Amino acid sequence: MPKPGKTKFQIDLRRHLREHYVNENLTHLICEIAEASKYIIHSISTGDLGVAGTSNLYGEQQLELDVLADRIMRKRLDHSRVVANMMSEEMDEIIPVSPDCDGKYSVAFDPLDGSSLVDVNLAVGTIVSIFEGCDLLQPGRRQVAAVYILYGPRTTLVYSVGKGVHEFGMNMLREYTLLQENIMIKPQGNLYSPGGQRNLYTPGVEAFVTKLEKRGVKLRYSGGFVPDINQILLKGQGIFFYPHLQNMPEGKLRLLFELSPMAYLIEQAGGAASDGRKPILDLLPTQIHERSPVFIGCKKDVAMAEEMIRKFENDKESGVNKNS
Ligand code: AFP
Repeated sequence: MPKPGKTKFQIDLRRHLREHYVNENLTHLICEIAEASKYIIHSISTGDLGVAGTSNLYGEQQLELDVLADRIMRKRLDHSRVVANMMSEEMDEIIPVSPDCDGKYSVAFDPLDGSSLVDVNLAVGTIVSIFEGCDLLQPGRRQVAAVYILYGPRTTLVYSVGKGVHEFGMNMLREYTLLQENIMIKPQGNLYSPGGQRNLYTPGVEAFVTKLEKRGVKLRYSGGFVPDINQILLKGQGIFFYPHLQNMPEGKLRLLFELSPMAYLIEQAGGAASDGRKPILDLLPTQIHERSPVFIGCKKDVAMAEEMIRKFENDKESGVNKNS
């Protein structure tokens, strides 16, 4: 709880990190990420929505905003003095910043996830995954922090350093002040966010969705991973999934930049995140741009997805992570 004499709304991000005894370098890093988001918001509201004329490793056309947001975040991290290596979803390879690993962090980030939604004025976000030292190719369970910033009707920042999940809102002065602490998710929910084409679902996933629909669960899907996960966190219930599809056994979402940080936050909030067979946080990425199927949210709903996949599919169909 906030200290006496201070209402929680006056506690800014740096104070909150200090009050949770987060070490100075990690506090500085998370605050630098928050600072970068202020320039990203500016680029969203004023930037050119055009195409940058370049494409990322996935062959996806990069929008001006993708490139701009990536540049803003990289510059901030580069000058932070606490980053050893960094990796962006928009780049092809790891960017070394400092050969010295001690007291430093390695950062994987998606600078503007869902950027294609900006030109239809839907919410988008920045997702950041933080490891201690120089190695980024580690299971997500070894993260020391995860952060996302949601650029929606309000700009909010959610972080965890393994001591609960906390939400901050950006005020008129562009400072992040505490909105709520220790967010928790119920064991079962009444909303679902189904990614991918339904006609390409495998038998286990189809059976899972049918069970949800028979329970009267409501469909809520924006096409943006950050707002869709944020909805589950703040409503305290729900499940998002972008499953293995008949034509995409690995699913669509990226393990390092999207799934590991969100799985860290959701598990910290008492939820679960699975690739359909095992926890996302236990997957060992073998290459930077690895994708994975994902079922993330209320524990019981994630368990039900795994049960349906076990019952109706074998490993071949379920896109099980070959390296796990
Ligand atoms: P982009 O960052 O390429 O726009 O993709 C966003 C995303 O990875 C994630 O934010 C959404 O959950 C997912 O794609 C939506 O995918 P569909 O458009 O296939 O539903």
